[in-house]
Amino acid sequence: MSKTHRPCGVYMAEGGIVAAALAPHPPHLVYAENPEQNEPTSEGGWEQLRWGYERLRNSLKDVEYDVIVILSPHWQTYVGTHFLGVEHFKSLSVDPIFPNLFRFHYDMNVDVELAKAIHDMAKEDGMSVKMMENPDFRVDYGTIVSCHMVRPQWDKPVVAISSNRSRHYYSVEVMQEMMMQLGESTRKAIEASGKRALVIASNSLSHRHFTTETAVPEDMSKEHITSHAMHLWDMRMIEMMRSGKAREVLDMMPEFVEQSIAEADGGALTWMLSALEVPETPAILHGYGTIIGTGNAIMEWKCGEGAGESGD
Ligand code: 2X7
Ligand code: FE2
Repeated sequence: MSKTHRPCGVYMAEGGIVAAALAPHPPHLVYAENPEQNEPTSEGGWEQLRWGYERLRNSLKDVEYDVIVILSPHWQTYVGTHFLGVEHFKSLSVDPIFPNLFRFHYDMNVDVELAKAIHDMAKEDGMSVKMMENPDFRVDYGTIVSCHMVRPQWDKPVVAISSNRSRHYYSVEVMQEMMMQLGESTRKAIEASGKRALVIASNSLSHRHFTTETAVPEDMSKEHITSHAMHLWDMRMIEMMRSGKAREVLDMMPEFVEQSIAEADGGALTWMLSALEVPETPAILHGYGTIIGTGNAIMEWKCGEGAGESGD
């Protein structure tokens, strides 16, 4: 690791953030994988991204972690940030837009102890927060898809955090201020817990998408980015992350969200970069690809030993 790189997070033997990932959640990826939990079956598709997830999983193979902590833009809350607060969820998740692709039977354990610790820390830090304790709550597909693609064994408990829609009530600037605080509270609580966490931002980059679907959804001859401008935005953001310029990513966020309708508007990316203390560590790009025209990058930040190693 170069001496000029400040590694992400503070890795402590007792616990802390051991790695982080940008892990997008289009349900097409699960559909294309044909896991037994999903009812529809496919002929594949979106291989560039699925091979990217494979590289991420390989890269995480030797990283030991106790828990996955994830923020998904598809669990939208309008009064504060919420945390799943029930030990176990088992149900059927159907994508509201793509029920033809995603009918997934999930069975997920939650680390309620850590969820409550992050909740309490954020509250102490002045944030509006709530534990979600309804046992019949349906877990959002963003959380499910990212968790499945990162860890298909489903053998790690999850801390799932909602996306407070502060960008819609206020502005990207207010969203960022709140997510910077939530990231800090998340990091402090993880470190105090003594647990080792993999932190995941579940979102696409540019998010302009086609409004019609082809007869065969996995027909890759029809898949491409919606416009050249979207491509340029995605490449610009990826290059900044690959060169350890997380601060610039945050500075660029209002323009990026505005112009590319980026799914980072939900706060996941800002929250994760803040949890990593705005890393100067270059992120590893495992894959990039489009899904119904949206831009998706799979990226990893290694913490502690191995931080700054290139996977390219
Ligand atoms: O949630 C999504 C997404 N973010 C991007 C593309 C396609 C579907 O779902
Ligand atoms: Fe999405």
